[in-house]
Amino acid sequence: MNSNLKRFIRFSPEITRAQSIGSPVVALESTVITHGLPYPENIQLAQDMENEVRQGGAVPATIAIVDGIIQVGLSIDQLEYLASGRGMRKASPRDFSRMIVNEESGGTTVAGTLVVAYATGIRVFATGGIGGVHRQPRGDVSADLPQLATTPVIVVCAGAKAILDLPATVEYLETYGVPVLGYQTNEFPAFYSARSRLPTSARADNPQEVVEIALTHWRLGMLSAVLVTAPPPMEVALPDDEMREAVKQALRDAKEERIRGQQVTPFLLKRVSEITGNASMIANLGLLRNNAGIAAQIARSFQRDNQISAV
Ligand code: PSU
Ligand code: MN
Repeated sequence: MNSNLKRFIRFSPEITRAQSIGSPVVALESTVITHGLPYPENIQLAQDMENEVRQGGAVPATIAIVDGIIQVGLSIDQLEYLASGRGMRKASPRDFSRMIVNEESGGTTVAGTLVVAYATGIRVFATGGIGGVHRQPRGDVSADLPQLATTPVIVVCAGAKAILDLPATVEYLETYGVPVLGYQTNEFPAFYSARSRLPTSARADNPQEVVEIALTHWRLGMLSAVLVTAPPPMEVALPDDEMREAVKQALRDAKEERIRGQQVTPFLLKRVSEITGNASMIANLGLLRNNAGIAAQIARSFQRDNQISAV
């Protein structure tokens, strides 16, 4: 890791040990804790995701910024602070410097987590849904997309959030050369539901296939992430039409209330959850856990292959 960055990062004892003995590690984001879910569902979810990773045979590294220090692996006290504390920031790459200088705390987005994961040698990352091109306000594009285009990490997600312009998001990924692997599916999942009618760029049916494609992508000199899109588990997925109506209503409300900037995504997720009577939140929790489990298997497979030849 470059020594400039080292000054700003602190590892939990568990991650230090995991990395020194070469255990597989899975990065987890934390905006879902600070901005994606209410308390106490958020802390419960954070622990559930960590448990899924452990049960899958890997070590979870939840990443966040605590009092101006980038933390890789969080103690239970730090998790509790992020989940229940006030004034938590949403940390995308542009926010890191001011948060470090001002000693602020907050959850790292997919974009922010990607930066830290790659810099610290973690090559597998699980999240719920990536950010993307918004339907409104026009021109609102998540920092997740350019970061995915430039950071060689395997990102396991359930597609992009259905509140987004999914066709435009998939086009962006194509333009910037990000492989989108449908995990046991040919269709790009729509976060709350399995179907978007949009194609993925390839399909992978098991962890080994994901790792083989990712390693080949990087051996060819490509620098982007490899996105693995797993449909939400059937038991928690929402019916298409219910979800579509809820998203439409939430978008109308956001327009009326002139929601802008970093507030757009948290506002829409919260409104959809209110409109669906929590069904969307249950879907969100189910798919986050599912993705953590898949990422753990991929990390184990990656660790095995990567010992033979590093990229
Ligand atoms: N997925 C969720 N809840 C969330 C997010 C994703 O289920 O809160 C977060 C992720 O951290 C993602 C961010 O990176 O929302 C995107 O925000 P924006 O659109 O402002 O870039
Ligand atoms: Mn935005």
